Amino acid sequence: KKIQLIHAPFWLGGGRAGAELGPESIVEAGMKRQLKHMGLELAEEIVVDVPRLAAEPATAGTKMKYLAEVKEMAGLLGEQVHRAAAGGRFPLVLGGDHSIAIGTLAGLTGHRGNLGLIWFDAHGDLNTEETTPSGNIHGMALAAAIGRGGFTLADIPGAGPFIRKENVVIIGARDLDPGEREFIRAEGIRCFTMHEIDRMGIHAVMEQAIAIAGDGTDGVHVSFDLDVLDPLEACGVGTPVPGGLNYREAHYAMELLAESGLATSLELVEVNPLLDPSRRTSRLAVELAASLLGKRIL
Ligand code: DIR
Ligand code: MN
Ligand code: MN
Ligand code: MN
Repeated sequence: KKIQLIHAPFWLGGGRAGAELGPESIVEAGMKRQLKHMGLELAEEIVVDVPRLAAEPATAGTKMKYLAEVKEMAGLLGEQVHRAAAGGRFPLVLGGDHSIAIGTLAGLTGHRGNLGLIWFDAHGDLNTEETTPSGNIHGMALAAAIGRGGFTLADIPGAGPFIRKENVVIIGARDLDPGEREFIRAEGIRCFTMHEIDRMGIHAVMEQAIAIAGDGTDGVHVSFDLDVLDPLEACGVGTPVPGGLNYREAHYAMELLAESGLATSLELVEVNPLLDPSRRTSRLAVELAASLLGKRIL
């Protein structure tokens, strides 16, 4: 398959500058070299011209910060992702804070009507304007994707149907806000927290996750927030939370996804090189993408 690298250098959804440097940092860490080395074909890389500056976080009448900029970003990114998917290429989107998932998913759902979604994250990203403790839209991206709250995928031109919550899986959560916890319980969202990973092991968790996301769907998007990893492995993220996936658990999860052949797109988000002068987090992003795209040890 041909890989379409798409840069989404956007930070306004996380409210912390530096995430816009993620895509470049990941490429500098060797993403293209690695993929070519694996024999994968690369389409010409696309840099989406997303808003990079905003004087005021406030859009009148909402608690959601930089809402206008997020909408603009999502429309532009969605267009590129849709075009890549429709052209038969594998979209590999580099963030950027996690709000870029709204753009990625607008594009993907515009092409596929019945997408499954695996969301690796320390957080739930299921807040709404009512439940958000921060106003940061990166904490609302999954909610938007499934149609929860006042701002959703439906507000992005070109987006298709919402992701069905029956085909959504969260993996690695350990920092959920009260409104998210309530929603997950009430709606029966499948959420494998770190507690479940400790109990069941990453192998069993991934088997179930693959079954849920793949059940009757016509594609599966993997949205990978690097903060799902333990900060000891990946310190270059905006909102680190102790007690995350270790190096091999993360790779093994990607390797099982590769074996399943299920993933039709991937995004790597929340890499902030300003917080990681060693660039270790960017290198990890490269390695994890390689594992998901079929790199094997033997
Ligand atoms: C928090 C942080 N739950 C919020 N979310 C993050 O602001 O809504 N998601 N960092 O990745
Ligand atoms: Mn996230
Ligand atoms: Mn189409
Ligand atoms: Mn997160």
